[in-house]
Amino acid sequence: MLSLNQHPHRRFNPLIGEWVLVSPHRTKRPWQGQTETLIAEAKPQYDPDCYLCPGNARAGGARNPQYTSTFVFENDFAALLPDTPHEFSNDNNLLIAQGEPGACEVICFSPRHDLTLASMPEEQVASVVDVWAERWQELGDSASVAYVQIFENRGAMMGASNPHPHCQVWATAEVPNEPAKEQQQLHAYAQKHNSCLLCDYAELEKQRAVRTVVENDCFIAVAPFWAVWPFEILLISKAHVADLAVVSAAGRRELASILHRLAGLYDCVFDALFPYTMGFHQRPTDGTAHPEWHLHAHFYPPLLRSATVRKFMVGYEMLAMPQRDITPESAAERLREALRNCRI
Ligand code: H2U
Ligand code: ZN
Repeated sequence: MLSLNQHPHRRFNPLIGEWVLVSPHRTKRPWQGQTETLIAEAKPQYDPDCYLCPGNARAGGARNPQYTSTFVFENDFAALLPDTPHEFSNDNNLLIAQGEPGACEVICFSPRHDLTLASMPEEQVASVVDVWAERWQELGDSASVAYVQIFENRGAMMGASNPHPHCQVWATAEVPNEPAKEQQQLHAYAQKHNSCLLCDYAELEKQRAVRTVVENDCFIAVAPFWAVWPFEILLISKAHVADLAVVSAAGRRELASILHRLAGLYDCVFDALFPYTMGFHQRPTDGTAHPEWHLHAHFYPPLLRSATVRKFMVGYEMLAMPQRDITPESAAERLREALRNCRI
């Protein structure tokens, strides 16, 4: 009989409709490759050389105000520009392209250079949640914006250009690949089951109590059954809401609280400032109602084999499919253990 703890198997990710290969027997193989040493470096509260600290000049020449809470600005090196023609180009049905108008913003979480979502007081994380909701709404309200992606790259390993606590917001005229796959899957599930995929999944994980890491009244964080990254977390709203803007004030406080705990938990498990890419998936802002959409966030840490062993997705994963050795069940157990042992 198939044992998901022992036998190599595939797991289906219903949220994007793709499979991941899981090899739970394989964690014991030797490793002589690159290892990462994660060191939490002491940082000053203010860094005169930081592009994001209050009062400092940015790389693009503008100067930051003496902000005291959050601070939003248009990315000086924006990947997307608003006055781009939203036009198709098609050469023989093979060389197909489309102009992608859009906008990019940067949100500083705090004037303090040395803080993170884990070390900021919870009320300040709540202010960040409010700004996320506000920016999502305002950018999404534009008729030319079909989707708004909020994401945080934390740690140099993840490509974050600066340790100052910040995130980015990209607004596009088209729905990008990942949310488009989710959109399709959420819609198909709703049609087939007359129910919501993530409502049902959150409820199922609550019953199973194996992969749940932490929960509160409004949100549940799980190591998803179909995780590709070890210690990957899926944070799901318990209420069937489609975006941050409709989350109640109480819900936003709960979100701030669980984000604060999750970020702290990662740092605690790995005893250092743990790198990750985190982001929210919210309904497309393409002018149509999306009753099937369900607000959630993904945390993707880049360490593939253990806390300190980094491995890129190469070989089989590049050519065939993602493959995982550490199971979400064992990752969740380790995260829960850290939650009990760390003061978060
Ligand atoms: P990341 O750390 O995730 O790369 O985000 C930082 C963003 O800040 C990055 O997109 C922008 C970069 O273009 N930036 C400015 O807009 N102005 C600056 O002076 C420095 C960085
Ligand atoms: Zn700074």
